[in-house]
Amino acid sequence: MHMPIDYALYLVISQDDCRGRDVFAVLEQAIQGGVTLVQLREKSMPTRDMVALAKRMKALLTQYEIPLIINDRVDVALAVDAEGVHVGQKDMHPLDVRPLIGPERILGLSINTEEHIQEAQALPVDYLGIGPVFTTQTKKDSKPILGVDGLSCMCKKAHVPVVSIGGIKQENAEQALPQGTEGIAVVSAICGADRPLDAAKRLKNFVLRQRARQ
Ligand code: TZP
Ligand code: MG
Repeated sequence: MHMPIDYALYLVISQDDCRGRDVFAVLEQAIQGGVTLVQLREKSMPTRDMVALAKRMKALLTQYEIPLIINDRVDVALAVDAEGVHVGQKDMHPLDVRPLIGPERILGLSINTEEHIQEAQALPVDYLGIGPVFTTQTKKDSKPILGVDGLSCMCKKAHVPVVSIGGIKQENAEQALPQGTEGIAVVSAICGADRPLDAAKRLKNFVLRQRARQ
């Protein structure tokens, strides 16, 4: 069985999103600030470098019992024994990923439409990432913005835990946590923050306060 998963504050990280700072310097701060789950999302790094990075990340996160999820790259996830994989609608299909990663590893899927969410009901996934909720500069090919209403509507139909993603910042984090969401996933709100530790801490507090109200 994999380590327990808490979707409260899901950091999606890449070297390029850290504003020239070392990815581990940012990650260390994010951990101190309370992130509960980390996804490594490297779109253009040579495979060997990505495996080395992921291996080091896994060693660090294991010390804090924070699961590591690898974006898209099933091979990298297996090579470093990551806790899971996250795929988008154009990546390897969840039905093809599941036999490769086995029954225990976490499998996440990005969802952007009502149709996706219907399809997901029959898929062997552990959580859904729904977004983009707000405008984002981070994902250039980002799909139409769902808004808070779109997000709320979709999470009512989810059969597994939901995290919201896309343009989530201090100012709108509360809105990104409607009934039915387990947490928020962010890139720039932490990786691009002047003080990633403080940013993570504040975002985490939003989620914890929201949970206390529900
Ligand atoms: N998937 C949907 S939006 C997005 C991803 C990976 C980017 C989120 O980045 P940010 O900086 O938190 O808006
Ligand atoms: Mg992808």
